[in-house]
Amino acid sequence: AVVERCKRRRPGPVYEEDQVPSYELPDPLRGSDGSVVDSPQAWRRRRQEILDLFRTHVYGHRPPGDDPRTRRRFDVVEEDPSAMDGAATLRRVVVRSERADNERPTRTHQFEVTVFLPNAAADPVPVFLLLNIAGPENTDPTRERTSSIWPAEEAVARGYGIAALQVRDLAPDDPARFREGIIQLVEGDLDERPPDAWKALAAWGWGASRAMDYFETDPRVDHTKVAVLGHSRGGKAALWAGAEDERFALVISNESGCGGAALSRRRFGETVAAINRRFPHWFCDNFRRYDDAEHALPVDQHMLIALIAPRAVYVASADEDLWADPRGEFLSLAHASSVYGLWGHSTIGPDDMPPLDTPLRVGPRGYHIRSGDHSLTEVDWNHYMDFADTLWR
Ligand code: GTR
Repeated sequence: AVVERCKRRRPGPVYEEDQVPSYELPDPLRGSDGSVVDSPQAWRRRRQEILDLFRTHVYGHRPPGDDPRTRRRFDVVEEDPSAMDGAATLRRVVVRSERADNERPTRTHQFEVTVFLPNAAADPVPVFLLLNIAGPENTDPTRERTSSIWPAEEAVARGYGIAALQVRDLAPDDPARFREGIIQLVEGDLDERPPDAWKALAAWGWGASRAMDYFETDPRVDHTKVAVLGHSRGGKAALWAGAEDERFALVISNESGCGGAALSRRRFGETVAAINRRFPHWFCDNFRRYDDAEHALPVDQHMLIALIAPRAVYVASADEDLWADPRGEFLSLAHASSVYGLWGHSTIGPDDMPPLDTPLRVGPRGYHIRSGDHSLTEVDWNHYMDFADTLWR
């Protein structure tokens, strides 16, 4: 009875379209000084402004990858040219960072990137990089265990390279321990962190950029065709990685929901307050200011999609995954259209949401809503690879 009474006091999540509050989205093309962006050149300045707003209010500021106080090395700790019965070359690459500040003991950090490259390819190949949020068994380099989350054999058969990192190696997915990775390497044991300091999502995306640093050194990888991809919390990190690092040619969000592709102002399913309460280690502290005050955000998530423009982006939803707000995920893509329009790409309108299991492709943008629940499946991957085929082949 006590539980019942507590429950009733806090209104439950919104799962009905007619309960979505009315809202007005910030215009990605209108600068803070009132100027209107009308060209790709003018967008550069507005883009920087939006990026800084997301850093300050949502994801926090991450450090540059080339800080002179940090030495970085890529060590190929295993190379198997006859992996997958000869179809692929396996490379396990350890990204090692060593930080030497004056007066402080040297700190080290390392994480692994697993890469399979198709042996049949004569030219450098495009690569899909998964930010793996689940256990490392999903991306098993021995291939004793396989998973639909990372269909390495299928990717290789289609001529793609496929790679993965474990997000927990960059920042444990734990409010008490998230600093025990790359954040500690950079900051040491700072007690007071500023309210716009980076946390786990930004740290995971930072790792994607270091994987990209490696791809740039691997002659068998076409680093101009790297897709960064994640599911759910990994999808949030992938979108932010693609915003922070313009070297990613394609960004794929699988059911990333609140703080990912879904518009915050809709308050459908998971809200800003709900996500900050359960996951205080994902976004910077400033994001809490918008708990139950989404209207005050200087950005919304359509502007995160816009930061990827004019590069390729694919957003995917699942119809039973209401917590992630499928329609809100689609609308972010649609409302980024004005920015894609600067390069002459057609508009995706709010009414263009495609039927179930029918991918939509408009220029460099893709979307599907799969029937089923919150997961990353073979069906999703097939749509991503089909989309990449149309972009790159
Ligand atoms: C949920 C969380 C979502 C999403 C999901 C996941 O509990 O509320 O934002 O990130 O976890 O990562 O599977």
